[in-house]
Amino acid sequence: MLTIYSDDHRLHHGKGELNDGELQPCYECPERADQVLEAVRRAKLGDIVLPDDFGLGPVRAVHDVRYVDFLQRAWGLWAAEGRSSDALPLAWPVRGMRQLEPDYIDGKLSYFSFDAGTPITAGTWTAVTTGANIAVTGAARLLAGDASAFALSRPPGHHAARDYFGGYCFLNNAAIAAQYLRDNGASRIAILDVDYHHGNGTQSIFYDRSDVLFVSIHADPKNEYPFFLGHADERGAGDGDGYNLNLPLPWQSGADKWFAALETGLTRVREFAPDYVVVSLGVDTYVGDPISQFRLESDDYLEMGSRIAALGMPLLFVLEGGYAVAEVGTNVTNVLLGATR
Ligand code: 6XA
Ligand code: ZN
Repeated sequence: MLTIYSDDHRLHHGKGELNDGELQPCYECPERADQVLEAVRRAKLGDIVLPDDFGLGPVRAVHDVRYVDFLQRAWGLWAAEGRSSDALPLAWPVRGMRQLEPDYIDGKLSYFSFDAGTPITAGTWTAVTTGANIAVTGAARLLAGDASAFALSRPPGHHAARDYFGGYCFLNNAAIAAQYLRDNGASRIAILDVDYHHGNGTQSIFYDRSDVLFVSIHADPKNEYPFFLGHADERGAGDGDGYNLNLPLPWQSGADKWFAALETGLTRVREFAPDYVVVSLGVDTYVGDPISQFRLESDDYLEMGSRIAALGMPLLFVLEGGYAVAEVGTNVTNVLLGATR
């Protein structure tokens, strides 16, 4: 399996996120990708190549033009106020407030976000646009006939919606890849999101469409981030009715419950018969993950990969979460090895 990777991810390195009532070091850090890259090399998964540059076309096919413009300018506007710390939002337009984009950068940060855990730094724009190119390069390889590819990028993407960032995510790499496949000849795409957290951004982007099926296995949002999307009764709207499948699980779920949910999800994917499957590959379902409450073991990821590959469909794996830095490489690579055996 080909891996697409660039060192540009290092340019996004936040100092802190608001967690447990304190500004704490970011869990989403460059060492995560370093560990995954090293594990891919160790496992001899296949060639590792740089992404091609697709420009902003594929990004704008998914994200709002004003949001993309904001992301590009945000650090410059923040730094122009004499700040050198990370840019973080502090207030949100909740029920009853006006949804108007403010002029001042502090207001813009809030308008285009949904949490205070996702800092923008000097290199964030370069890192996230390279991340999108990595995902699109993987999609292009599937279109060229590869059976599978691995987009090794960070920061992750599945919480980013059409016009807001959050959950460590800015551009929705999996959604951008899926849309690129659609725009280049594919009729139907399934996105299978196995990250511990619900992919609220991906769901919202495709919620009213029947050409992109979204299936997600995640911790129940009644107790877990992102809290405000990811319930089982969210099944899609309009043309998309029936094309969104959420499989929330309780805290402390282990392999039994998780793989039962996977079978339900895979059955729906088979029935949909997509041309391509994009896997939002987060391994924060791991028992040792510092911010999560599921109980998968490293060997379970081999099984995950082989069950997904049993679909017999072209697979694009896109890296999402996973914060047990010492094990993240093994766990991700186990999925990919399981998918190629
Ligand atoms: C809130 C938790 C962010 C979760 C990020 C993640 N600080 N999403 O791993 O998949
Ligand atoms: Zn996650």
